[in-house]
Amino acid sequence: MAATVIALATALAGAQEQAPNRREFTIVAKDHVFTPNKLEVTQDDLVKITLKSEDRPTSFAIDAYRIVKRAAGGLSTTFEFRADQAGRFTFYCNLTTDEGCKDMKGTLVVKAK
Ligand SMILES: [Cu+2]
Repeated sequence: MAATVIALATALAGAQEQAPNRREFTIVAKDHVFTPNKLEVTQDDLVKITLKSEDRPTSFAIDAYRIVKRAAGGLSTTFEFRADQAGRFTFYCNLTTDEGCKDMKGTLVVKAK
């Protein structure tokens, strides 16, 4: 009986450690600039991003995470992903409709656990 209680307590502690840390960001896209343009999270965080366009259509892409999300002009889109890969990743607008998109970049920093 005592052994069962200890095993259960250990299992619960383990489950608690694994509960994902949730992080939320709102990124505003305006005049071909992302604000903020740097996001810092810890590996395995559950990251929720609201991409908000304040003028033209925009997108948020991170190649290593296979993320490509679009927001129509003046609207926003919300999505989530688990930051399971540590490192520095460029996020960018992958639209080709106008030249300014090429300069729309930011950095996602995922600190290793
Ligand atoms: Cu763009």
